[in-house]
Amino acid sequence: MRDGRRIGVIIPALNEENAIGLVIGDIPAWVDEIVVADNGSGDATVFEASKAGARVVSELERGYGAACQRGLQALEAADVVVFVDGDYSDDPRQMSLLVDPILSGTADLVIGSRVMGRVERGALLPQQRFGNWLACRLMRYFFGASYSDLGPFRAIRAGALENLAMQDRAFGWTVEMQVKAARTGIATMEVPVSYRRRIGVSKISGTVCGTILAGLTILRVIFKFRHANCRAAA
Ligand SMILES: Nc1nc2c(ncn2[C@@H]2O[C@H](COP(=O)(O)OP(=O)(O)O)[C@@H](O)[C@H]2O)c(=O)[nH]1
Ligand SMILES: [Mg+2]
Repeated sequence: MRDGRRIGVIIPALNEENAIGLVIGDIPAWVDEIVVADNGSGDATVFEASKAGARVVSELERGYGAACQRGLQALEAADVVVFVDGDYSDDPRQMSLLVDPILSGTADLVIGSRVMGRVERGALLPQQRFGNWLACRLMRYFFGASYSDLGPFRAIRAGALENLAMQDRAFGWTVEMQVKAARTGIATMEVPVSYRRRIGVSKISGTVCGTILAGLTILRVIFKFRHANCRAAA
């Protein structure tokens, strides 16, 4: 509990056996529930996550969004939901920076911006920086939203998240949340967070295929909602 509210954390994870225990270990004691959404890891991720004290649920359909959705279904009762990756790039000890603006009523969605924070050398690859920059420019142009990053470390009021009716099953998850937040006008802010080089092997930005697929998915989501905007205006 923090400030009388229940805080739930969701960690989507795929083959993060060396990192997942560290992530869970650094989550503040005031968090009520930690759910690791395993996406069919072939290593000891499930064992390590359980050992570190998280509840583990499995999602057989591959995809970041699919895992996040599964994690959400598994949360028992949270007033605020926090998402954090399982590779130890984000620093879970900074979680209060994301949660507190929601508890004080300042924001409904708080994005941890790596671009505004301290990034360890090599932690954000050039293609990631470019992809983030482009996506944020497009979101500003189409939806008037001022974001600097699509950072995965973020917190949202549970009721607001429900209203967003999230759909994306893959890497469009983060951008979909931001686009929908901008379109529905929920109070959104960014706070600087630090970002380290991940432990283990990247499945997305570190591979050519992963980068192209994630980039296309992100653009598809932005243009899908832009199209919806045009239809509404017609
Ligand atoms: N559930 C799920 N998680 C994934 C998948 N691919 C990657 N992840 C997790 O999503 C997070 C981000 O992936 P990562 O490989 O670090 O991507 P990068 O940060 O862009 O290099 C990590 O916690 C991964 O374990 C997937 O298909 N399903
Ligand atoms: Mg990562």
